[in-house]
Amino acid sequence: MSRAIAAPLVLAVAMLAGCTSTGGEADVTVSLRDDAVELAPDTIEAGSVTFAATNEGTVTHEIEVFAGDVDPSTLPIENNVASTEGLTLVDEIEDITPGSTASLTVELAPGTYVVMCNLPGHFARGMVAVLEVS
Ligand SMILES: [Cu+2]
Repeated sequence: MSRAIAAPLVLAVAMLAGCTSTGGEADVTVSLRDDAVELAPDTIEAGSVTFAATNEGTVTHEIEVFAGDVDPSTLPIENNVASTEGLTLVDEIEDITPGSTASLTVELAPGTYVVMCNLPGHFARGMVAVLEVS
């Protein structure tokens, strides 16, 4: 295989692995508020899913996408953050400043996913939502 063919392939794989660019088509719009995470929609078909997360709060937030059929209200809080034992991190975007939007594209298999901001104190204030993938 020539380099001319290989280079675009590498680029495509890097983009699939996740990006933090703005713009593009969002499959799930994520509203990050200081006391909530809202997903629209909160059910979606399996495959490549692009999240566009907008920080509508007053402080910096993050978005973490975990796989795992866990009721978030049962997650213990230790040292001010949620214990994510039993959950598998799919991908995340850190340091989303107020007013900014970051996007993330991941491959999701059918199942239940937990989307949260786990900066100290934020989960306990309600920054978590559940995404069902069918
Ligand atoms: Cu937060």
